[in-house]
Amino acid sequence: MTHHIPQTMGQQHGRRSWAEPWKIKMVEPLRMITREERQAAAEGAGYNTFLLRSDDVYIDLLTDSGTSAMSDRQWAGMMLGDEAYAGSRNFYHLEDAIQTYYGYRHILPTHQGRGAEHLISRVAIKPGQYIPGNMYFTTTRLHQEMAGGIFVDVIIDEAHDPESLHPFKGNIDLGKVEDLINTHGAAAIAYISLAGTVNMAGGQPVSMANVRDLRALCDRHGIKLFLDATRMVENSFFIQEREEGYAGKSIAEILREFCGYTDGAWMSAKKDNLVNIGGWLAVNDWDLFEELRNLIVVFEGLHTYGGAAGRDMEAMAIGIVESVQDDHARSRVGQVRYLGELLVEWGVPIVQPIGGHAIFLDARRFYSHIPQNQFPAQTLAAELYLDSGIRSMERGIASAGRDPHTGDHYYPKLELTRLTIPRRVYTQAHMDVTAEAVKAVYDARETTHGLKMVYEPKYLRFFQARFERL
Ligand code: P71
Repeated sequence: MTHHIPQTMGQQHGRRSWAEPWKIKMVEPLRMITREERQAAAEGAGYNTFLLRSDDVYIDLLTDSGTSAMSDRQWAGMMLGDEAYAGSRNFYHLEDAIQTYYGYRHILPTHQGRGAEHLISRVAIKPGQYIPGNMYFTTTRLHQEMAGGIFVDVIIDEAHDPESLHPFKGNIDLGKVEDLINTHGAAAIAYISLAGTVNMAGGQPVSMANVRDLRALCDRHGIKLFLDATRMVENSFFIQEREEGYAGKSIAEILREFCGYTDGAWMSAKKDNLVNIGGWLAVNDWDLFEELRNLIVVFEGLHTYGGAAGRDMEAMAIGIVESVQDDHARSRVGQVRYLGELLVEWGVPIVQPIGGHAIFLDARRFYSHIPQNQFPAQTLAAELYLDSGIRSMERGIASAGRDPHTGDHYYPKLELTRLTIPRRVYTQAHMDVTAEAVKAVYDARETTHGLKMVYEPKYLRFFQARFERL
């Protein structure tokens, strides 16, 4: 693949700018409510940002999942939906886009990422097997556990240290994988679960060298390597920027090379692929594909639509092509960085280096007087909402859940509040408003108290848990 890499004006002139490679054609009004109304809304939501109505939110940084703005091309593609039950034209466009840019042979559309996680976990895990991975993700680990697997975190130690400046904090520690193999034997490993720009670590990338070494390790032991490709485009941007030998390669080339070291991938297309709903599963091995293709009709839908409408598959196919453009990736990460650099300048503790899709406030350092079982990151999310109507997401002890064997809370090292930036949605001025709100909450930190959990659901408790102020 030879690509002409378009240089932004900033790159052409050696200036700092990273301006968006698009202009705005349609706008959606935002709603602002008063402090009193926000107080009532927060109480009504049990201080859980997942339970707020979006009408009560001013700037919504809950997630970058399904919240991106589609392009005029994608919207035009929606009108070309072929809603045939079987063999939709749009499926073949999607298949072609995934084969071209991710390089996998066989693909299945799913309703979203966890649909794909469910299928691969059921087929590739035997009860009692281990799944080493570079830090857990909530839905990924839950599906692995529900299939009878045991997730083992094998990310490098630096990933658990919000102050470590390691350039590839998403890397797997090969020594930890070897230890696991030595203790239990290769047959006890279902597969290695590798994620691009590790979400819970702060959007931290994996290097090409690491995936190459992992491939060699897997070949030595006959173990499969599967990729969570959800934010792999953003990971490719960091490789281009930081890894020796990749500065002259396009995002598309880097993505394709990286995926080429893996045996398959699951995808939440709601992130990198720039759609509001959708996902896919892709593998190279035919026998594995046959099993997955059979199972998908039970849980998602026929194998040429999974859980998606024809129009959604078309938007995904177009979104994939748009997402791998170098100027897109650069401005996407550039906007996240703009917000992060402001906060660093103002002395607010955040996870560094700044990641790909979000700024992660380090609630442990932010509220050093609030113990972890009083939910510092949840508290910070509530305070940000009360200050300015900004919605963020807890990624700490509430998200970590409980150990299924002991029933005790998991106490994760990272206690973070995530300000997640949707793609192509907010402006630099919105980032300024956000930074000012964080600063105000930081300045008031010493008089802030923690929370107690008063309602706790069994699965993925953070979604529906309720809290009261202490
Ligand atoms: C995010 C989400 C959406 C989410 C999921 C669970 C709790 C809160 C928010 C979803 C991911 C993801 C990775 C790396 C798989 C999924 C599941 N992330 N892998 O970050 O980040 O995909 O949501 O399409 O089912 O807000 P899905």
